[in-house]
Amino acid sequence: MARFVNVAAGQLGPVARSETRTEVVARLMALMRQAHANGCDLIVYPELALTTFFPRWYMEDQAEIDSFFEHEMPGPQTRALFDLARELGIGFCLGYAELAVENGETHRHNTSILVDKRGKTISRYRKVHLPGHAEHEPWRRFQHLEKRYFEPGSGFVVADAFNGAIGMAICNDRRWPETYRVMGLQGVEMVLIGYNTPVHNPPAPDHDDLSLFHNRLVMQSGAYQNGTWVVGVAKAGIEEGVDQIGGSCIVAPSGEIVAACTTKGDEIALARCDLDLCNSYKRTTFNFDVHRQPHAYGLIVERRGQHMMADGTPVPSGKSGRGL
Ligand code: CDT
Repeated sequence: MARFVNVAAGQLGPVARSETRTEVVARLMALMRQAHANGCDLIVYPELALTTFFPRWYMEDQAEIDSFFEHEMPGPQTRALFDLARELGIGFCLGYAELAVENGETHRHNTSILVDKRGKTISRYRKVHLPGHAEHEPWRRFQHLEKRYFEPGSGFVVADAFNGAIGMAICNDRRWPETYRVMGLQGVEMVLIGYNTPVHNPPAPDHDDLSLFHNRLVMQSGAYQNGTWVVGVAKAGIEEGVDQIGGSCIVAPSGEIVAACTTKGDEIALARCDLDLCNSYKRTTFNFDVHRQPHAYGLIVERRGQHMMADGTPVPSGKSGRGL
C-alpha cells in the first residue's frame, strides 16, 4: 500500500519581541486550520517558533533570557495548539527554546518536537550544530548568541511515525552533510527542518547574496544523497530590524523542490509526499549497503601535506595509506 504523507510547510512571518506566546500560538493555529482544510496529516513550523529570534541580543539577566524559554511543553499558553491538533487529527513539528531540569540540573536547548495526530509528543530533537558565538561582539550589526544561550544536543533521532521514518534537524544543522547522513543511515524518509536565517551574515557579508541559494543547495543535496524528503520551514521577513530569508520548501528524494512559499509572511506550502519514492534512490544510486565504502572514509586525512588522523593528530608510526 502506498504511503503518502500530506505535509504543510507552516512558514511564519516575523515575530516581534513584544508578541505574547498566546498571540503567536493563535497564528500557528490559523496555519494548522489551513493545513487541515487542505487535507494535511502534518504541519511543520519554524525553529524557535514561539518567540522572536532572541539570540540576536546580548543579555546578561538570566531571568530575561529564561523568559524566552518554555519550562514545560505543552504549557499553559501552548496547550491550545496540542488540543487543536487532537481535535483536527493533524500532527505537527514545533521548534522552541527548551528549559529542562534533569537530575536536578538545568539545561537549555534549541529543540524541536514531533507531535502525532492525537496531540502526543512522539519524538524530541535538540539542535546539534549551534552557530554563532558565545561572547558579546559589538562590531556586529546584530548578535548570533546561540552558543551562549544553548547547550548542543547529542544525536539525530529517527522516529517511526506517519507510516514512515521521520527525523528532525534545526536550521544550521541543514548545512552539514552529517546531519542527513546520520539519519540516512537510520533509513530516514522525511527530515523536518525549521530555520531562522538572516540574509546578512556578519562574519561573511560576501555570502549575503547567496543566502537563498545556499538554503536550497544544502536541503536539495541532503534529500537526494540520502533518498529522503526534506521539509524546510522559515521564520521569514524583517524581524526586529533583521531581514530573514524565507524560501520554505518541500524537497523530494530526487532533490527537486515540489512546493515552496512565495511570501515572507505566514503562509503554508503543501505537498503530497509518497514515502515509497525514497526507495527509488535508497535501492539504486544511494544503496548504502551496496555502494558505500566506510572503510575508506578518512580515518587518515591529508591536511596541508601532512598525514593526520581524523581528529587532527599526526598519523602514528606504523600506519600507512591515505584516506580521502
Ligand atoms: N538559526 C540558525 O542556525 N541560523 C544560522 C545562521 C548562520 S549564518 C550563515 C543558519 O545556519 O541559518
